[in-house]
Amino acid sequence: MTPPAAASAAAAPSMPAASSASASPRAQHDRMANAIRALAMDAVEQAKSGHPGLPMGAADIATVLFTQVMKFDPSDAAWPDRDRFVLSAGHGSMLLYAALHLAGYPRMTIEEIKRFRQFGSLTPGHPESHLTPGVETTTGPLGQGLANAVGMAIAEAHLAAEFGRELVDHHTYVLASDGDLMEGISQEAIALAGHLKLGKLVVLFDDNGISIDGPLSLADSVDQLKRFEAAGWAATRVDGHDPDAIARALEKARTANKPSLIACKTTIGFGAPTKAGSEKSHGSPLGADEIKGARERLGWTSPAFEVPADVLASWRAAGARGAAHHQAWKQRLATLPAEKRAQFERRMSGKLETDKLAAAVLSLKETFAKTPKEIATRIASELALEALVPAIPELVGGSADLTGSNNTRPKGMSILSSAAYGGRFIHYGVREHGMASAMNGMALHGGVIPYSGTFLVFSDYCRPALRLAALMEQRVIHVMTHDSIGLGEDGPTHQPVEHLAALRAIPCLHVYRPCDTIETAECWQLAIESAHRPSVLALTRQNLPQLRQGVDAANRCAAGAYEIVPAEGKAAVTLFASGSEVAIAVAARRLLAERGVAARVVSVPCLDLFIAQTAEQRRFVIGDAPVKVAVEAGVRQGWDAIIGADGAFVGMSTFGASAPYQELYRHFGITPEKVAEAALAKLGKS
Ligand SMILES: Cc1ncc(C[n+]2csc(CCOP(=O)(O)OP(=O)(O)O)c2C)c(N)n1
Repeated sequence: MTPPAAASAAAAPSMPAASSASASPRAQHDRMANAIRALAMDAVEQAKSGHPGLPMGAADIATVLFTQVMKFDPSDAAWPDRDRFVLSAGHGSMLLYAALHLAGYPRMTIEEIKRFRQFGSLTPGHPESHLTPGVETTTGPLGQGLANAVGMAIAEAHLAAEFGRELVDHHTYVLASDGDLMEGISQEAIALAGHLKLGKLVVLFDDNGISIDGPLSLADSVDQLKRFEAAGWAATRVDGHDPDAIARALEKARTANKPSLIACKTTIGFGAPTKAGSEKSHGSPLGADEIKGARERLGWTSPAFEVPADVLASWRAAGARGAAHHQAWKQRLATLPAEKRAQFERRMSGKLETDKLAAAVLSLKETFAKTPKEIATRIASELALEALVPAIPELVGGSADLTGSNNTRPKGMSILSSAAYGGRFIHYGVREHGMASAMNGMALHGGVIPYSGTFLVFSDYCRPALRLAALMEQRVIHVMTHDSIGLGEDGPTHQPVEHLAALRAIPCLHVYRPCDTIETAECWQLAIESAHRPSVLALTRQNLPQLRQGVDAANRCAAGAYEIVPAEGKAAVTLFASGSEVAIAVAARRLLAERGVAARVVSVPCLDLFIAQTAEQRRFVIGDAPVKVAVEAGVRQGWDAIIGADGAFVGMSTFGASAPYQELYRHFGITPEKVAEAALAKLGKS
């Protein structure tokens, strides 16, 4: 066996010899890895943009992983018990596309590789899980993939505890770059993984010492092995161009009882004669001369986009290894008791037991109708969860160290820990970003519906993960309490003002802001039923009256907005409000009535859903009252879609303040009197 090529960041590495059909295992490996390198540099060249450096540098790692270690079946990219591979450094997307093509994923044809970065291809600039079979998560924003992988490993451990190792027994592998490890989210992710002792999580660190600005030493001097070890990981370093060393380290990592880091010393742009080991190979086409030189150094004689038959055959044979595992798994599944099997299949498909959900929500609404409650919507949410958690076994909850404030752990919900992965409530610690990103990984893994808790103001701390959940169309549910100045004394640092608008700006994300117990139950139902989008439930700290009376069989919140109190007679004014301000609007309606002005009140629990209604439905709800006033203890942005530029808005235009909440509402003018005044002013009656 050829000794491992010495990797050096400074110099172009020594190259393995070109091989023949009777090649040694090492030479065979080199040719297989060079196939990735060639496809990557050629695809980037053709696209005139992209990142050849990482795929060329990490080709040996990917080759060992895909051809010797990982369990997958290209004919069924969604096989539940496949190993997951997460390319956290999404800019190196050609590494993944090349591996998927070579391993035989049927849709990842050479034509798709040639269409790298072109509109409508399966090979976008950064991997997108909802587009490309075999891509487990959408990566590009550095650090996210690593944290997603932690969530995947949590889901694996949880489902294994629930359904048994004969059905759920796979690893999660991550390829992470310097950039991934510099991002703050990586600390949250590795700390959580270490704490939960996620032994089936393995991170391969592409330790090439180079980032965009140049050598890593410009900006970073962290000892990553020590950092991971301090977080409870096993950590080791190998030569990332030595396939045997990589394979040995992976073998050890696979059986560890804690997560493992394998720092693989690599040379970015491995093979490129002048650009290897330099940031010049990171993110732009190498150029014709450099590619020619790389071909010579790598001993790669095939033209662009051609893979020698023997190399492709070796890859395809490796890609076919998983089929037998898959078959054996199917047989194990088939021999399970029918009910367990059906549950597992249902859970993995993401289908709900809708009758159970509907029954739980209806019984909640009946209870609330019978004994109306003046409680905060965060408490109403806890009551909802008391019914929903037992009815929907796929719900896995949590909080970022605000369990008692977010009310996300209903009575009797057991804790998921390293000693009990079957628990259903995760203490994420003060790690909003890591939590939200891990939840994305859990949802992507399938079999669970993650929900969490934090304060609405800290949505800023996890916004990148919320955005990716929306982009990936994943069902994750964020309970975000303390949703306005109504939280009172904690003051402006904790009082969201722009957050509702900022969250509503994220496409595909639904922001719910229920006004009472019944709306809270309905919004929970809508969030759980939204199989392909994330939801935020913005809930109050302060008590609210129950405005909805009686039991509506239908979910009135589903339209996003509806008339909650009609006008007496022909309405001159419509008052629109969400959450805690609906009660203020209802009180304002009474004041207007005293002045002889008929007003109706429209509750808007989900502006996003309302805007998505047909124009006719919207016109019907908005109505034709000449004066429109919107009330929300946040900024105006977004509300003009209902009230128009001429409508009156009662809300916030500055930060809040620290004081009892009733005083704040008075100070900032969000009161029935001010709402009535705004309407009267528009009517010329002030
Ligand atoms: C959150 C985030 N910030 C910035 C970037 C832009 N970016 C892409 S790659 C990269 C760093 C490249 O260094 P490294 O991660 O070591 O990758 P390599 O150069 O080894 O390919 C940066 C800053 C990004 N993708 N995500």
